Parts: sequence; C-alpha cells; structure tokens
Amino acid sequence: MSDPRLSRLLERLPQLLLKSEAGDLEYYGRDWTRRWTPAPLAIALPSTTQEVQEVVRWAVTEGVAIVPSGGRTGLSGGAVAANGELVISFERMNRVLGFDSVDRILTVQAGLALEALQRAAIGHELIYPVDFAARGSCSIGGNIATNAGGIRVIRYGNTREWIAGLKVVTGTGELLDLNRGLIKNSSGYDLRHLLVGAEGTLGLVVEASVRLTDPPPASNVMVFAVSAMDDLMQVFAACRRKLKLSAFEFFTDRALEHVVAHGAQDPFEQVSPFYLIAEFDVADEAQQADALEVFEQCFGNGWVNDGVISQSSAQAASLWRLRESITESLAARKPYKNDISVRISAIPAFMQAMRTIFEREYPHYDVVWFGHIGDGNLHINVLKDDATTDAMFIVECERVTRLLAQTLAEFGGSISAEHGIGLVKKGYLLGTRSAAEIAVMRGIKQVLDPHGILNPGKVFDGAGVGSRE
Ligand code: 2HG
Ligand code: ZN
Repeated sequence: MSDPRLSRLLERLPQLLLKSEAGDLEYYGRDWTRRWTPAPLAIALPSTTQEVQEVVRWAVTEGVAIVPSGGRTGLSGGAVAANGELVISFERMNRVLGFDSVDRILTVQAGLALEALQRAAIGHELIYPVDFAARGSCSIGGNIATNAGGIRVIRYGNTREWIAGLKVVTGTGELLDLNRGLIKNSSGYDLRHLLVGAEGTLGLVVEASVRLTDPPPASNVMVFAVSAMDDLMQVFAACRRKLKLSAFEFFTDRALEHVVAHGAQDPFEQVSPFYLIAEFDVADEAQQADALEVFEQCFGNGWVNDGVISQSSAQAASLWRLRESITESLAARKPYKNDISVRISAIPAFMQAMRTIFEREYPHYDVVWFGHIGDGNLHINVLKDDATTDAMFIVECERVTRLLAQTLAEFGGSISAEHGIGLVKKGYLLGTRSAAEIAVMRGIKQVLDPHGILNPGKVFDGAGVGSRE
C-alpha cells in the first residue's frame, strides 16, 4: 500500500483485507446509478465487528471518510465513493448467526444478500417477507440503510417493520446494541429506527436481528389493461374490498414496450395506457370465487379493457416479469430515476399534474411510469434521446425535478419513497422535510458522527470530512 494512511491502517490491523487495484476501486466505488466516477482511497473488507470498529477509529484519526457498501444496487448514489473515501464492504460479513424459534428471530451479518436471508427463513419454515427484484445482489445492511420497500409493502410494510434489533458502529467506533429483539421496549428513544433509513450517515450496521413470519397461503396473480387512472383506482378499491392483496403494482404502455423488447411475453393484443398487476391469496374456494367476482366486476363496470388471471405458478412468474424486469430492461439507457410517494388518494390528481409538466418539459424524452401504486409509490424513469449528451440530460432532468419537488410539496408527498436521498435527491430534500426537521437531522448526525466521517455528502451536505459544501 503506497498511501501512508493505508500503511498505518495495516499496522493497526495486519489481518485486515484491503484492496486498492484500479479494478477494485471501480467495482466497489459505484452503485447502479453509474453517474459518478468511482475514486475511493481503497476498499476494506473486514470480517468481524471489532475490525469495523478499529477501521472507524483509524478513519477518525486520519480524517478519512467512510462509505459503507453492501450489494451496491442502490439507485440514489448512497454507496458511491467518488472522493477518496475508504469503502467498507460488508461482503465478507455475510453469515447467518443464529435463529430463535420461540422469538422467530433470525440474526444475520449486514453483508448477507436478501435472497440468502429469505432462503434461511424458508429453512425454518417461515418467511422474511420484504422482497424486490434486486434480491439476489442487494444486502440486508443496504436494505436497512434505505428502509427498502419493494413489491409486498402493501401487506408487510417496509424493512423497518421487520427489524427486531441492530448492532451498529457509530462514527466514534462505539458499538451500540439496539433493542435486542424485544417486542415491547418503552425505555426512551428507539435508536434502532433512527438507523433504519439513515443511509449509512449515522452508523455502520454490522448485525441485524430480523423477525420472520408464517408463509402466506397460495396466491394468484391477475393483470388488467386499463384506459384511465381513475378506473385503475376503482379496480384498486374493488380488489382491496374483496381480496387479501399481497401486491398491487402498475406500469404504463411505455414500460410494457421496453420489457417486451427485453424478452417478456405481452399477454394482450391491444395496447392500453395503463396496466396493473395484483397478487392475492387463494387459500380456499371462497377466495377463488371472490377473485373471479372481482375480475368480472372490473369488466362489468367498464374499468378494464382486458385481463388475465394466472392458471399456474409458471404463468404467475411470467406475469410478474412484466413488472419486475422493467428496471433491467431500461438499465442500458441509464435512465434518470424518480422514486416519489404521495397519499394513495392523491395519485390521480398528482399524476395528472406531473404528466402535464412532463409533456411540456420533456416532449423529446421517453417517460416511463411504473411502481407500487398500492403504496402511493411511483417510479418515473426518464430516458434521453440520442441527440442529448449525458451532461445536458442531467441538467435538464434536475431542472424538471425541481418542478416535481414543488408539485410534491403541494401534495404533501416525498421525493424518495424507498430508494433513499443519497447524492441524487439531496438537492430536493427541503420540499419533503421542513428546514426545522433538517436541522434536527443534522443535530442527530453531529451526536452519532461528531467527526463527520460516515458517508459524508449523502442525504445532506455537512461539515464533515470529504464534504463539498
Ligand atoms: C422497482 O420497484 C425498484 O422495480 C426500481 O424500486 C425502480 O428502477 C426503478 O426506478
Ligand atoms: Zn420500487
């Protein structure tokens, strides 16, 4: 290691695995945003909590910023290291540490992939219900950092609901053991919940105890083609009245065109402006009959143009592909991503307002809407045309995002529903959080990370090392 700071780190921790080859810096220094050029100092791959603590103490002494790193599937730049930071990758801290069948709590290290955690739960005949398309690559530590949501929030809530305890290393190297799996704990501030969604700016999650639950009964999937947003909301209300929903998602004709070009099977002959996919329990004949009744009601009331109910799990998987492969089908075009939320009841009016703005501001771009409409969470991916450079594209998108943020403020919505603020959305935080709230957030950061070494410049700019204020 030619950098003297790294030599001193290895003197403190001779067994620490450090990487600093150009390929490693590139690989570990970025996330799925692909907007920033990775430029970390090096990558530390600790294998124990004590090593993480010692690295943090070293970082304090040297004034080096730390970027925590899981699967780097984030879409907001939260795991980007473009400023000489030390990346702490949790990929070697990826073990299941234990399971308690009475508490139904699984304890895992932060680097465990979501899919591996889900598999471990199934091994105990239970499930960990948070789920989304990046399951194979993302890590539970990253999920906690963004309070990840996904496709079954409508039934199970976000990551936060499932976190029974956390072990966290603060910005001074202190280890906090938060909540310890308790269900009831009215003993002051619940610091565990401060850490969930903090995007690595308050502490490094090294261990998590997650609650597991019973597997759901058999489910079925239906997809509807719809002409108008108001009709889609009617279908939502009808489904919620009669069915036990585990997912209710939507996408537009633009999204369908991209996933079909990417290999998905279009179940419909005619194009419709909107599509929705609902997943619901079919535990018995009564629930199956309810599903058919809703299906017929949607046609009878003229809310839908076409529809299909899955007849097998293979068909359900193929229908899910229409929704779950949207991100992948757009990835090569490096879309500008928005991840907003409003109250469900506000969706039609909000969408109308935004579509008017986008049609005026983005006539030359392909704007792809999709998302977790049953949670009020919309993803808007903007794709540039060939004539626009990457740099111009970002400038234009940021201008329009200011209009989006204003509209969100009018609707009382949020600029990030589940991807986090990171680097991408920090300029718009003020539309979602008041100045007073942000001041409190800064105060909390100051207490847990007094030297400003933990993921500086993410969520908001601050006085920490590596910040560019
Ligand atoms: C999803 O819901 C993910 O598929 C990704 O949150 C959304 O690519 C996106 O914008
Ligand atoms: Zn999503």
